[in-house]
Amino acid sequence: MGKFWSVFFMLTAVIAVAVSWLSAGWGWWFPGDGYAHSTIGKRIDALFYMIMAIVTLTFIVTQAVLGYVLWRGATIKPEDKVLFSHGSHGLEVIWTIVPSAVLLFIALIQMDVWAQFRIKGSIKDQHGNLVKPEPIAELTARQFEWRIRYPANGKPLNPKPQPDDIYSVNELHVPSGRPVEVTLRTDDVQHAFFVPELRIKQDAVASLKIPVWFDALENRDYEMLCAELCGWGHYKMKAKLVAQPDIEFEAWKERTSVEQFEDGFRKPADQ
Ligand SMILES: [Cu+2]
Repeated sequence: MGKFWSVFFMLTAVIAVAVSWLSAGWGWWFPGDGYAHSTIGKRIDALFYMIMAIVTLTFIVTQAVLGYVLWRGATIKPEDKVLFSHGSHGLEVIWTIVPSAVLLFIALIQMDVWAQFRIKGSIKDQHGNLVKPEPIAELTARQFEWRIRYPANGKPLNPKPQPDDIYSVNELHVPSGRPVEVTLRTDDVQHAFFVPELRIKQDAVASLKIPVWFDALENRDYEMLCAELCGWGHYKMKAKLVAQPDIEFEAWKERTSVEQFEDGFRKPADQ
């Protein structure tokens, strides 16, 4: 019976590794089609895969040792001597130093990604050049929608609302292919701006204006969600991020501005 259990536990580990390995190929690990659509997202994914490799290796080694111990226990003969390792100074030193070294390595290697995510002076574009993201909109979360304020075409984003500002609800338009910045705020409770395919997530905290930057590398629509359970209508904060070429972004702003300031009296010839 002991042999059965040692093989059983070994098989469980082998199946776990095999399924994890295969499911990565099926695109189950990450939201969307399995890969990030932003520069920072690609770095985050690479970190994830690196940490996953370390964890997998650790898992395989510890499971193999466990399997060996189980097998030895199942096949031990009454005359065999038992080996006690409790209180072994050497083992204690090894399993303290090895995990510490691994954690220190991860802490150091992730610093650059963290800096790009949090420190404005460290933002790089997809070609690795340091860049300054362009502030394009103010994104205000409220129960239960996203309100977005853009400056008029050709004007910079003013921290205070301007008469010619352009507004949209639940649809954040951004130019694609270069880092842009949105100012995140909330009108009421805590919300969280989350675009899974870009790997961007940031809490919106009352009284704070938090800059968030990212680049959307493809021209397409992305899911934009609230990742904070913010009240009964939390589910309604499922919105859309539209990444489009500069020229289409500007054209969309122009169209929205015309619609927004339509007073109902203009004749078609005036437009
Ligand atoms: Cu919310």
